[in-house]
Amino acid sequence: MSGNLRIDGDRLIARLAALARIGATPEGGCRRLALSDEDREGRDWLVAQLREIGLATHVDAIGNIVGVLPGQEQGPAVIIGSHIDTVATGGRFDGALGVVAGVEILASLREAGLVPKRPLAVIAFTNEEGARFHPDMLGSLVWAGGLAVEEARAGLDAEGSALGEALDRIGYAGPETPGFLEAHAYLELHIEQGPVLESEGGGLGAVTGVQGITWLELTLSGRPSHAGTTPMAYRLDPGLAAARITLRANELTREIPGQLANVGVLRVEPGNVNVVPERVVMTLDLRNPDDAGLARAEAAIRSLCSEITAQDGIAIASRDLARFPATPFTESLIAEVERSAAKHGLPIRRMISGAGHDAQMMARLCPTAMLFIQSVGGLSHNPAELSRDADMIAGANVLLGAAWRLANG
Ligand code: HGY
Ligand code: MN
Ligand code: MN
Repeated sequence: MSGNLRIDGDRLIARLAALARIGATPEGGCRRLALSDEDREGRDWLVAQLREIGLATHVDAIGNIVGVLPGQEQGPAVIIGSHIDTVATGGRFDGALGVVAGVEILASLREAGLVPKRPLAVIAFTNEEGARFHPDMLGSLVWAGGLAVEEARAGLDAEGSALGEALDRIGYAGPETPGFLEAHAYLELHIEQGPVLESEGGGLGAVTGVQGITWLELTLSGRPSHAGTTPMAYRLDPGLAAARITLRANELTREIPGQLANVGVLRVEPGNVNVVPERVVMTLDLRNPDDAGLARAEAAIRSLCSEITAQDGIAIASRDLARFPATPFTESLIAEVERSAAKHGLPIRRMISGAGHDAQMMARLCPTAMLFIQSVGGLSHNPAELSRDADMIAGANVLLGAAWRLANG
Protein backbone atom coordinates (compact mmCIF):
# COMPACT_ATOMS: atom_id res chain seq x y z
CA MET A 1 0.00 0.00 0.00
CA SER A 2 1.48 3.35 -0.88
CA GLY A 3 2.00 5.01 2.45
CA ASN A 4 -0.41 7.78 1.56
CA LEU A 5 -3.68 5.82 1.72
CA ARG A 6 -6.02 7.62 4.12
CA ILE A 7 -9.46 6.80 5.44
CA ASP A 8 -12.44 8.93 4.36
CA GLY A 9 -12.55 11.25 7.38
CA ASP A 10 -15.97 12.75 6.60
CA ARG A 11 -17.44 9.27 6.32
CA LEU A 12 -15.87 8.24 9.65
CA ILE A 13 -17.45 11.24 11.38
CA ALA A 14 -20.78 10.65 9.62
CA ARG A 15 -20.84 7.01 10.71
CA LEU A 16 -20.01 7.98 14.31
CA ALA A 17 -22.86 10.50 14.23
CA ALA A 18 -25.24 7.87 12.84
CA LEU A 19 -24.33 5.42 15.60
CA ALA A 20 -24.58 8.19 18.21
CA ARG A 21 -28.20 8.77 17.17
CA ILE A 22 -28.97 5.23 18.35
CA GLY A 23 -29.71 5.40 22.06
CA ALA A 24 -29.14 9.16 22.02
CA THR A 25 -29.94 10.79 25.37
CA PRO A 26 -31.42 14.28 25.92
CA GLU A 27 -28.11 15.29 27.57
CA GLY A 28 -26.28 14.65 24.28
CA GLY A 29 -24.77 11.27 25.12
CA CYS A 30 -25.66 7.66 24.39
CA ARG A 31 -27.34 4.94 26.40
CA ARG A 32 -26.99 1.53 24.78
CA LEU A 33 -26.81 -0.85 27.74
CA ALA A 34 -25.64 -4.30 26.69
CA LEU A 35 -28.36 -6.43 25.03
CA SER A 36 -30.99 -3.71 25.39
CA ASP A 37 -33.21 -2.62 22.49
CA GLU A 38 -30.81 0.26 21.88
CA ASP A 39 -27.88 -2.16 21.74
CA ARG A 40 -29.82 -4.31 19.28
CA GLU A 41 -30.45 -1.25 17.12
CA GLY A 42 -26.74 -0.42 17.21
CA ARG A 43 -25.89 -3.99 16.27
CA ASP A 44 -28.35 -3.98 13.39
CA TRP A 45 -26.78 -0.73 12.17
CA LEU A 46 -23.27 -2.20 12.38
CA VAL A 47 -24.21 -5.40 10.54
CA ALA A 48 -25.83 -3.29 7.80
CA GLN A 49 -22.60 -1.24 7.46
CA LEU A 50 -20.47 -4.37 7.21
CA ARG A 51 -22.75 -5.86 4.56
CA GLU A 52 -22.88 -2.59 2.63
CA ILE A 53 -19.07 -2.68 2.40
CA GLY A 54 -19.31 -6.27 1.18
CA LEU A 55 -17.54 -7.89 4.14
CA ALA A 56 -18.20 -11.44 5.25
CA THR A 57 -20.18 -10.83 8.46
CA HIS A 58 -20.38 -13.25 11.37
CA VAL A 59 -22.00 -13.32 14.82
CA ASP A 60 -20.73 -15.70 17.49
CA ALA A 61 -22.58 -17.46 20.32
CA ILE A 62 -22.08 -14.58 22.79
CA GLY A 63 -23.07 -11.94 20.23
CA ASN A 64 -19.65 -10.68 19.15
CA ILE A 65 -20.01 -9.23 15.63
CA VAL A 66 -17.16 -9.75 13.13
CA GLY A 67 -16.59 -8.33 9.64
CA VAL A 68 -13.75 -9.87 7.60
CA LEU A 69 -11.78 -8.50 4.63
CA PRO A 70 -10.18 -11.59 3.08
CA GLY A 71 -6.41 -11.64 2.58
CA GLN A 72 -4.38 -13.03 -0.29
CA GLU A 73 -3.71 -15.92 2.08
CA GLN A 74 -6.00 -17.74 4.53
CA GLY A 75 -4.90 -17.84 8.15
CA PRO A 76 -4.79 -15.72 11.30
CA ALA A 77 -6.22 -12.22 10.89
CA VAL A 78 -5.20 -8.79 12.09
CA ILE A 79 -8.22 -7.79 14.16
CA ILE A 80 -9.32 -4.23 14.91
CA GLY A 81 -11.94 -4.02 17.63
CA SER A 82 -13.80 -2.41 20.47
CA HIS A 83 -17.43 -2.22 21.60
CA ILE A 84 -20.68 -0.37 20.91
CA ASP A 85 -22.44 -0.93 24.23
CA THR A 86 -22.30 2.00 26.69
CA VAL A 87 -22.80 2.76 30.36
CA ALA A 88 -26.10 4.38 31.37
CA THR A 89 -24.59 7.88 31.27
CA GLY A 90 -22.46 7.10 28.22
CA GLY A 91 -20.92 9.42 25.68
CA ARG A 92 -20.79 9.15 21.89
CA PHE A 93 -17.23 7.89 21.48
CA ASP A 94 -16.30 5.31 24.17
CA GLY A 95 -16.00 2.08 22.18
CA ALA A 96 -17.84 3.41 19.14
CA LEU A 97 -14.69 5.11 17.83
CA GLY A 98 -12.72 1.87 17.73
CA VAL A 99 -15.44 -0.09 15.95
CA VAL A 100 -16.33 2.63 13.44
CA ALA A 101 -12.62 3.26 12.71
CA GLY A 102 -12.26 -0.45 11.97
CA VAL A 103 -15.25 -0.35 9.62
CA GLU A 104 -13.81 2.72 7.89
CA ILE A 105 -10.38 1.15 7.47
CA LEU A 106 -11.81 -1.97 5.83
CA ALA A 107 -14.07 0.14 3.61
CA SER A 108 -11.14 2.31 2.51
CA LEU A 109 -8.95 -0.69 1.68
CA ARG A 110 -11.77 -2.33 -0.24
CA GLU A 111 -12.41 0.84 -2.23
CA ALA A 112 -8.71 1.16 -3.02
CA GLY A 113 -8.72 -2.45 -4.20
CA LEU A 114 -5.96 -3.26 -1.72
CA VAL A 115 -5.85 -6.88 -0.58
CA PRO A 116 -3.62 -7.51 2.45
CA LYS A 117 -1.53 -10.65 2.71
CA ARG A 118 -3.43 -11.65 5.87
CA PRO A 119 -7.16 -11.21 6.46
CA LEU A 120 -8.13 -7.99 8.25
CA ALA A 121 -11.19 -7.99 10.51
CA VAL A 122 -13.23 -5.63 12.67
CA ILE A 123 -15.00 -6.91 15.80
CA ALA A 124 -17.55 -5.40 18.15
CA PHE A 125 -17.45 -7.27 21.46
CA THR A 126 -20.55 -7.90 23.58
CA ASN A 127 -20.93 -6.17 26.94
CA GLU A 128 -17.55 -4.49 27.24
CA GLU A 129 -18.88 -2.04 29.83
CA GLY A 130 -20.16 -4.46 32.43
CA ALA A 131 -22.73 -1.82 33.38
CA ARG A 132 -25.66 -4.25 33.18
CA PHE A 133 -24.11 -7.75 33.16
CA HIS A 134 -20.83 -8.73 34.79
CA PRO A 135 -17.96 -8.95 34.33
CA ASP A 136 -16.96 -6.17 31.98
CA MET A 137 -15.08 -7.11 28.81
CA LEU A 138 -17.38 -10.16 28.81
CA GLY A 139 -17.57 -10.76 25.05
CA SER A 140 -13.81 -10.55 24.59
CA LEU A 141 -13.25 -12.71 27.69
CA VAL A 142 -15.46 -15.42 26.15
CA TRP A 143 -13.67 -14.92 22.78
CA ALA A 144 -10.32 -15.41 24.55
CA GLY A 145 -11.55 -18.59 26.25
CA GLY A 146 -11.62 -17.07 29.74
CA LEU A 147 -15.35 -17.67 30.30
CA ALA A 148 -17.62 -20.39 28.92
CA VAL A 149 -20.61 -19.25 26.85
CA GLU A 150 -23.07 -21.09 29.10
CA GLU A 151 -21.58 -19.50 32.21
CA ALA A 152 -21.74 -16.05 30.59
CA ARG A 153 -25.36 -16.66 29.51
CA ALA A 154 -26.31 -17.48 33.12
CA GLY A 155 -25.24 -14.05 34.43
CA LEU A 156 -28.05 -11.91 35.85
CA ASP A 157 -28.59 -8.16 35.74
CA ALA A 158 -29.90 -6.16 38.72
CA GLU A 159 -33.49 -6.97 37.71
CA GLY A 160 -32.74 -10.71 37.62
CA SER A 161 -32.80 -11.01 33.80
CA ALA A 162 -30.33 -13.57 32.43
CA LEU A 163 -27.77 -12.50 29.86
CA GLY A 164 -28.62 -15.48 27.63
CA GLU A 165 -32.31 -14.62 27.51
CA ALA A 166 -31.52 -11.00 26.70
CA LEU A 167 -29.15 -12.13 23.94
CA ASP A 168 -31.80 -14.46 22.48
CA ARG A 169 -34.43 -11.73 22.76
CA ILE A 170 -32.44 -9.32 20.58
CA GLY A 171 -31.56 -12.08 18.14
CA TYR A 172 -27.76 -11.98 18.54
CA ALA A 173 -26.95 -15.46 19.80
CA GLY A 174 -25.00 -16.29 16.65
CA PRO A 175 -23.83 -19.60 15.15
CA GLU A 176 -20.08 -19.03 15.32
CA THR A 177 -17.89 -20.32 18.13
CA PRO A 178 -16.29 -17.42 20.02
CA GLY A 179 -12.66 -17.14 18.90
CA PHE A 180 -13.50 -18.78 15.55
CA LEU A 181 -11.23 -16.32 13.74
CA GLU A 182 -7.62 -16.90 14.76
CA ALA A 183 -5.85 -13.61 15.59
CA HIS A 184 -2.42 -12.71 14.24
CA ALA A 185 -2.56 -9.40 16.15
CA TYR A 186 -5.15 -7.13 17.78
CA LEU A 187 -5.31 -3.33 17.68
CA GLU A 188 -7.81 -1.02 19.38
CA LEU A 189 -8.31 2.71 18.91
CA HIS A 190 -10.00 4.31 21.91
CA ILE A 191 -10.55 7.69 23.52
CA GLU A 192 -8.26 8.13 26.52
CA GLN A 193 -11.17 8.91 28.87
CA GLY A 194 -8.79 10.78 31.18
CA PRO A 195 -6.89 14.11 31.28
CA VAL A 196 -3.30 13.05 30.48
CA LEU A 197 -3.03 13.73 26.74
CA GLU A 198 -4.91 17.00 26.97
CA SER A 199 -2.79 18.16 29.92
CA GLU A 200 0.29 17.60 27.77
CA GLY A 201 -1.01 19.67 24.88
CA GLY A 202 -2.57 16.87 22.86
CA GLY A 203 -0.98 14.16 20.79
CA LEU A 204 -1.63 10.44 20.75
CA GLY A 205 -1.14 7.73 23.37
CA ALA A 206 0.70 4.46 22.65
CA VAL A 207 -0.90 2.32 25.35
CA THR A 208 1.54 -0.03 27.08
CA GLY A 209 -1.07 -1.93 29.09
CA VAL A 210 -4.15 -1.80 31.31
CA GLN A 211 -4.20 -1.53 35.10
CA GLY A 212 -5.59 -4.29 37.34
CA ILE A 213 -9.28 -4.14 38.20
CA THR A 214 -11.38 -5.76 40.93
CA TRP A 215 -15.14 -5.27 41.24
CA LEU A 216 -16.78 -6.47 44.47
CA GLU A 217 -20.48 -6.53 45.33
CA LEU A 218 -21.05 -6.38 49.12
CA THR A 219 -24.44 -7.22 50.67
CA LEU A 220 -24.66 -5.88 54.23
CA SER A 221 -27.50 -7.22 56.38
CA GLY A 222 -28.77 -5.52 59.55
CA ARG A 223 -32.15 -5.26 61.27
CA PRO A 224 -34.90 -2.90 60.15
CA SER A 225 -36.13 -0.82 63.08
CA HIS A 226 -37.82 2.47 63.95
CA ALA A 227 -35.54 5.47 63.36
CA GLY A 228 -37.19 7.37 66.22
CA THR A 229 -37.64 4.84 68.97
CA THR A 230 -34.62 2.56 68.61
CA PRO A 231 -31.75 3.75 70.81
CA MET A 232 -28.49 4.07 68.82
CA ALA A 233 -26.83 1.28 70.81
CA TYR A 234 -29.66 -1.12 69.83
CA ARG A 235 -29.34 -0.61 66.10
CA LEU A 236 -27.95 -3.06 63.54
CA ASP A 237 -27.40 -0.44 60.84
CA PRO A 238 -25.88 -1.64 57.53
CA GLY A 239 -26.11 1.93 56.23
CA LEU A 240 -23.51 3.06 58.76
CA ALA A 241 -21.36 0.05 57.90
CA ALA A 242 -21.53 0.92 54.18
CA ALA A 243 -20.43 4.47 54.97
CA ARG A 244 -17.42 3.18 56.93
CA ILE A 245 -16.43 0.89 54.04
CA THR A 246 -16.77 3.75 51.56
CA LEU A 247 -14.60 6.03 53.69
CA ARG A 248 -11.97 3.29 54.17
CA ALA A 249 -11.82 2.64 50.43
CA ASN A 250 -11.15 6.32 49.88
CA GLU A 251 -8.45 6.37 52.59
CA LEU A 252 -6.70 3.46 50.82
CA THR A 253 -6.23 5.62 47.73
CA ARG A 254 -3.95 7.81 49.87
CA GLU A 255 -2.17 4.94 51.59
CA ILE A 256 -1.42 2.71 48.58
CA PRO A 257 0.46 4.16 45.57
CA GLY A 258 -1.62 4.14 42.38
CA GLN A 259 -4.77 2.96 44.16
CA LEU A 260 -8.23 4.02 42.90
CA ALA A 261 -11.57 3.28 44.51
CA ASN A 262 -15.20 3.95 43.57
CA VAL A 263 -18.57 3.05 45.10
CA GLY A 264 -20.85 3.18 42.07
CA VAL A 265 -23.87 1.22 43.34
CA LEU A 266 -25.41 1.85 46.77
CA ARG A 267 -28.90 0.36 47.21
CA VAL A 268 -30.47 0.87 50.64
CA GLU A 269 -33.47 -1.33 51.51
CA PRO A 270 -36.30 -0.72 52.30
CA GLY A 271 -35.27 2.87 51.55
CA ASN A 272 -37.76 4.57 53.89
CA VAL A 273 -36.75 7.79 55.59
CA ASN A 274 -37.82 6.52 59.04
CA VAL A 275 -36.51 2.93 58.93
CA VAL A 276 -33.01 1.88 59.97
CA PRO A 277 -32.04 -0.09 56.85
CA GLU A 278 -32.46 -3.83 56.65
CA ARG A 279 -29.93 -4.33 53.87
CA VAL A 280 -27.44 -2.40 51.78
CA VAL A 281 -26.04 -3.64 48.47
CA MET A 282 -22.94 -1.75 47.36
CA THR A 283 -20.21 -2.19 44.76
CA LEU A 284 -16.52 -1.41 45.02
CA ASP A 285 -14.47 -0.70 41.90
CA LEU A 286 -10.79 -1.05 42.97
CA ARG A 287 -7.99 -0.46 40.43
CA ASN A 288 -4.20 -0.25 40.53
CA PRO A 289 -1.46 -0.65 37.92
CA ASP A 290 0.32 -2.78 40.53
CA ASP A 291 -1.36 -6.10 41.34
CA ALA A 292 0.27 -6.24 44.80
CA GLY A 293 -1.15 -2.83 45.65
CA LEU A 294 -4.58 -3.89 44.41
CA ALA A 295 -4.42 -7.03 46.58
CA ARG A 296 -3.44 -4.89 49.58
CA ALA A 297 -6.46 -2.66 49.07
CA GLU A 298 -8.84 -5.60 48.78
CA ALA A 299 -7.34 -7.21 51.90
CA ALA A 300 -7.85 -3.98 53.88
CA ILE A 301 -11.52 -3.86 52.84
CA ARG A 302 -12.04 -7.49 53.76
CA SER A 303 -10.43 -6.97 57.15
CA LEU A 304 -12.72 -3.98 57.86
CA CYS A 305 -15.73 -6.12 56.86
CA SER A 306 -14.66 -8.82 59.35
CA GLU A 307 -14.23 -6.19 62.06
CA ILE A 308 -17.69 -4.74 61.38
CA THR A 309 -19.27 -8.19 61.52
CA ALA A 310 -17.45 -9.10 64.76
CA GLN A 311 -18.06 -5.77 66.55
CA ASP A 312 -21.40 -4.61 65.16
CA GLY A 313 -23.11 -7.85 64.15
CA ILE A 314 -23.63 -6.76 60.54
CA ALA A 315 -23.42 -9.78 58.22
CA ILE A 316 -21.48 -8.98 55.02
CA ALA A 317 -21.56 -11.24 51.94
CA SER A 318 -19.10 -10.51 49.14
CA ARG A 319 -19.39 -11.47 45.45
CA ASP A 320 -16.71 -10.94 42.81
CA LEU A 321 -18.14 -9.11 39.78
CA ALA A 322 -14.82 -8.78 37.95
CA ARG A 323 -11.20 -9.56 38.73
CA PHE A 324 -8.53 -8.98 36.06
CA PRO A 325 -4.79 -8.52 36.67
CA ALA A 326 -2.76 -5.66 35.25
CA THR A 327 -2.14 -6.57 31.59
CA PRO A 328 0.91 -5.45 29.59
CA PHE A 329 0.66 -5.06 25.79
CA THR A 330 3.19 -6.27 23.24
CA GLU A 331 6.35 -4.21 22.73
CA SER A 332 6.57 -4.88 18.98
CA LEU A 333 2.98 -3.70 18.45
CA ILE A 334 3.41 -0.67 20.69
CA ALA A 335 6.43 0.23 18.54
CA GLU A 336 4.32 -0.34 15.40
CA VAL A 337 1.73 2.15 16.65
CA GLU A 338 4.48 4.67 17.48
CA ARG A 339 6.03 4.15 14.04
CA SER A 340 2.76 4.79 12.29
CA ALA A 341 2.19 7.97 14.31
CA ALA A 342 5.69 9.16 13.42
CA LYS A 343 4.97 8.51 9.73
CA HIS A 344 1.99 10.82 10.09
CA GLY A 345 4.15 13.37 11.87
CA LEU A 346 2.04 13.10 15.00
CA PRO A 347 3.41 13.30 18.55
CA ILE A 348 2.80 10.17 20.59
CA ARG A 349 3.71 9.17 24.13
CA ARG A 350 3.52 5.91 26.00
CA MET A 351 0.96 5.53 28.74
CA ILE A 352 -1.03 2.98 30.69
CA SER A 353 -4.81 2.72 30.43
CA GLY A 354 -6.88 3.55 33.51
CA ALA A 355 -9.97 2.04 31.89
CA GLY A 356 -10.48 -1.62 31.11
CA HIS A 357 -10.65 -2.58 27.42
CA ASP A 358 -11.29 -5.60 25.24
CA ALA A 359 -7.60 -5.43 24.34
CA GLN A 360 -6.96 -6.63 27.91
CA MET A 361 -8.57 -9.95 26.94
CA MET A 362 -7.19 -10.20 23.41
CA ALA A 363 -3.68 -9.87 24.93
CA ARG A 364 -4.25 -13.43 26.21
CA LEU A 365 -4.46 -14.64 22.60
CA CYS A 366 -2.12 -12.60 20.43
CA PRO A 367 0.21 -9.57 20.23
CA THR A 368 -1.93 -6.61 21.24
CA ALA A 369 -1.71 -2.82 21.50
CA MET A 370 -3.97 0.23 21.74
CA LEU A 371 -3.89 3.77 20.47
CA PHE A 372 -5.44 6.64 22.45
CA ILE A 373 -6.67 10.00 21.25
CA GLN A 374 -7.34 12.76 23.70
CA SER A 375 -10.60 13.30 25.57
CA VAL A 376 -11.62 16.94 25.90
CA GLY A 377 -11.64 17.80 29.60
CA GLY A 378 -10.63 14.20 30.33
CA LEU A 379 -14.31 13.34 30.66
CA SER A 380 -15.91 9.97 29.88
CA HIS A 381 -18.84 7.82 31.04
CA ASN A 382 -20.57 11.18 30.82
CA PRO A 383 -22.86 12.59 28.07
CA ALA A 384 -20.42 15.49 27.61
CA GLU A 385 -17.67 13.06 26.52
CA LEU A 386 -15.96 14.73 23.56
CA SER A 387 -13.11 14.11 21.15
CA ARG A 388 -12.23 16.32 18.21
CA ASP A 389 -12.99 15.17 14.64
CA ALA A 390 -9.40 15.89 13.58
CA ASP A 391 -8.05 13.69 16.40
CA MET A 392 -10.44 10.84 15.55
CA ILE A 393 -9.52 10.98 11.86
CA ALA A 394 -5.80 11.14 12.71
CA GLY A 395 -6.19 8.19 15.09
CA ALA A 396 -7.96 6.12 12.44
CA ASN A 397 -5.22 6.90 9.90
CA VAL A 398 -2.48 5.90 12.34
CA LEU A 399 -4.42 2.71 13.07
CA LEU A 400 -4.72 2.03 9.32
CA GLY A 401 -0.95 2.35 8.90
CA ALA A 402 -0.16 0.00 11.76
CA ALA A 403 -2.84 -2.53 10.79
CA TRP A 404 -1.69 -2.59 7.17
CA ARG A 405 1.93 -3.26 8.11
CA LEU A 406 0.87 -6.03 10.50
CA ALA A 407 -1.36 -7.57 7.84
CA ASN A 408 1.52 -7.63 5.35
CA GLY A 409 4.59 -7.96 7.58
O1 HGY B 1 -14.80 0.02 33.52
C1 HGY B 1 -14.04 0.19 32.57
O2 HGY B 1 -12.89 0.51 32.74
C2 HGY B 1 -14.53 0.00 31.15
O3 HGY B 1 -15.19 1.18 30.75
N1 HGY B 1 -15.40 -1.14 31.04
MN1 MN C 1 -14.56 1.54 26.21
MN1 MN D 1 -16.43 2.57 29.05
